[in-house]
Amino acid sequence: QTETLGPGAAFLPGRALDQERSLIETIETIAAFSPLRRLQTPGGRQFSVRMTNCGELGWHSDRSGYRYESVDPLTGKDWPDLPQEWARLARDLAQEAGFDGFTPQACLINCYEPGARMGLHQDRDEEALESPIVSISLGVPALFLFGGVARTDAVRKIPLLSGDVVVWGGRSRLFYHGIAPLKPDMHPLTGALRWNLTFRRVRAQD
Ligand code: MD3
Ligand code: FE
Repeated sequence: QTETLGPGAAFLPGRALDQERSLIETIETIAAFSPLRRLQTPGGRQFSVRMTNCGELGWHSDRSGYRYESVDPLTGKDWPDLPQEWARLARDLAQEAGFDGFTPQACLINCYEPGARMGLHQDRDEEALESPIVSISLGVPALFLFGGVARTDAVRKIPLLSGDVVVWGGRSRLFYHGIAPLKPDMHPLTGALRWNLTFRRVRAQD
């Protein structure tokens, strides 16, 4: 089924459960090529989440700011290709939520260990704000924090389980969101870890 979390935000619970095992295996091959790393914030702190990317562009952060890079700054090589099955899955999921023709350029891979968190933020490093972001949760459950367009808007807490998909488009595309510190837990396929994939269009489609 589909549930609306906000204007343009579609929740597809368990929609990626059939792909769980294959997605996790593929993440491991990507991370073997472009390793997971704890990026620096522009303010000089470290993210508690470890990240990597695949696709023609990858999200990166350091003292100079947040941006997309076409070469992995850690390896000096292109990011690993975004697997065709992933692009197809992201397109299908976007379509189910009412967004036709979604072609992701980047997939950001987030890895949460127990205690790792992501503070309230907006995703605004993409030019293609009319394109949605497709997110897939895998592994240990997390508490997703979902606010509004203003940082001070009330925050809802939504549990995200392995296989859950959310498509964030429309007005929700610029809503503040975050992840509460990950509770120690176990998942048969990931152990104590939680993974999150976000498929993104960065440059406007022509
Ligand atoms: C709502 N990741 O990578 S995914 C991120 O679980 C990020 O790792 C979280 O926030 C995670 O930027 C949350 C859900 C998500 C992703 C993008 C959004 C929600 C969003 C963009 C706009 C609004
Ligand atoms: Fe985000």
